Amino acid sequence: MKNYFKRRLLPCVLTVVLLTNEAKPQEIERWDNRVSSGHEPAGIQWFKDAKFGMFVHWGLYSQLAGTWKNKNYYGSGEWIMNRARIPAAEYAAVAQQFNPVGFDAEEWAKFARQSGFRYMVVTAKHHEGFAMFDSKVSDFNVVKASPYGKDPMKALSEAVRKEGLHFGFYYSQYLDWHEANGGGNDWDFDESRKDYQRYYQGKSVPQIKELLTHYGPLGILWFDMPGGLSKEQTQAMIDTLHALQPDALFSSRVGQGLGDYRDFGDSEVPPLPVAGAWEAIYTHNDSWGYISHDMNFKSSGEIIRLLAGTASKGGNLMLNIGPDGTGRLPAYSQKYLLETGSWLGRFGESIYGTTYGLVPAQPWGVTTSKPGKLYLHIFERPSNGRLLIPDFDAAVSAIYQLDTHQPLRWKKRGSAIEISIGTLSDKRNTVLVVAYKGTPRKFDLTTPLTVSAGYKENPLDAVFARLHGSAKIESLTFSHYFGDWKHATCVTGMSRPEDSVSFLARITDPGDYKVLLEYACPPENSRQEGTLLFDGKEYKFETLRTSKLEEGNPILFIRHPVAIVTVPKAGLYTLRLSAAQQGSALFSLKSVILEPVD
Ligand code: H79
Repeated sequence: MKNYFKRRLLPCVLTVVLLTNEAKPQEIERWDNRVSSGHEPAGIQWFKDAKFGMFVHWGLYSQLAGTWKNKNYYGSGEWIMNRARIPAAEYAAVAQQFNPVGFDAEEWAKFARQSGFRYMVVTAKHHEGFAMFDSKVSDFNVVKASPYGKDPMKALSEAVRKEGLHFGFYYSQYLDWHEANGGGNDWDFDESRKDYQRYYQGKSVPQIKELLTHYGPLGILWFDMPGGLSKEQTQAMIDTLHALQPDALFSSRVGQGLGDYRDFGDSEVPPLPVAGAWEAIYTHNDSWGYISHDMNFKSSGEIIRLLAGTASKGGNLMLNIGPDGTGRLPAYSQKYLLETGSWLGRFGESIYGTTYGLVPAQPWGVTTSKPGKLYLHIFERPSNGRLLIPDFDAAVSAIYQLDTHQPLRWKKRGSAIEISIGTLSDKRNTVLVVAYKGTPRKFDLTTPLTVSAGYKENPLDAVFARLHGSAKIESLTFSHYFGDWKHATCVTGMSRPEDSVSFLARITDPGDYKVLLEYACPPENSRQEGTLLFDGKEYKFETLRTSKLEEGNPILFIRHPVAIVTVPKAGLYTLRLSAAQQGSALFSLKSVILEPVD
């Protein structure tokens, strides 16, 4: 726990080595934490099929709305007590203003169903320590300490299940800034005198037992930020709690590698497919808890593409909404989620019940699949109306647009399939269905990347790079505000000419292409010479500086145009990058982008 804090706070950039050698198809298996261990719970199927969950952060921080003593805070609003170092007694008084008279459980539940969510997880207690439910364990709860005086979780759990969704609770099991023995509050309480076992036995576990006893069958118990327990102690806690509801799924943030399914980091989708049950969690704007001055909401198009992108890797998306202190959902959350729900009404077959796509991400979009069906999620319509599926060798019986059932003309082009497409019904994401017989080749990292003049940009993403020498792939974690984590998969470690990276591309149209390198490069690494090798010609460039990673600044990924290259004829091409001389790391390369010159 302590280490986790230090790692995150001090360097503020956490790097995790993902793949160290040339990526092979088998590498995908390495991403899988569950299937290989073979203990996926029997009741997991509903979760794997659900694909879209609604996360709700609601507590006293929602009432503060990101402002304390006339100062506005940005980023994770539910951390305001910690950030403003608010004394526990002073913070507890906020409960006296918490009166969510606008809360309507039926309205939330109906909204969730209409938005296409298949489950809901709501904060029963976040790090602030306030129970949003009726608790006999601690009086610091919504019924006893607020003028509202009712249990909103009772009404919500019933309403959500009535709408046919699974219902679950988030419970922060270790951090509790209200309690002398809870984790995290070092501004009121002496860390060295804390007795975490007392906290677990006296509040955390008894309150979770209340949640598992009084709110009907829970689909999920969502733990967060583990600490203070060994693996054996964590397992013992799980056993005690599971005994009350064996079918409830426990999230992996129960800690110590345990739990029934896997959650990635906040706002993180793995760059490649992952087998087994997992969930990516994002929030609708830049904060989990309501902040009145945070208006950076994702549009329905962004949500739909995030959802399809997550499903294309085989996981669920649980998207958070932060209701305000009166119990109302932000207007833009209502608007954009209902729009997402209506898209799911037309295209939901390509999301619910699917598994990861058989074809890697393409310049036109991503794929999901079901037995005998490959779904093409078209984010970018090729301007020439020709859409290519590379390396698809099953016997195709028909290709049609999912919402209209309009059949499309297609032909085989070697190992690829080329579809002729006219106008598409939804420019955010129109889904095409490829119906086939036989067993197509599985997702394969060796498939050449498609580059076509039909797209404004053709990204060659780091995760598909072939690595040479000391070049490696890392996931860089950074944030803009406070706790609004972002993740980028990059090639790093290129400090000598022999540490190179190459991409194999199938370029379908001859002509000129502009090459842009998208990278982060802190000042000490800038002004180094690099070499781009394409079709037997060498091009030189010098790296430009971006922000300093150590300061926790945003990593400014710049798009640096370095050359124009000419493609004489359609075919396979290799693009290679390396440092021209030995030096410090050239940059953290996110992608190489090929833009057809118009
Ligand atoms: O509930 C949301 C977050 O409040 C919670 N998880 C999501 C779902 C969460 N709690 N802690 N963390 C996420 C990670 C904490 C990272 C920390 Fe920091 C690094 C804590 C202190 C340093 C981030 C950066 C928070 C404060 C600064």
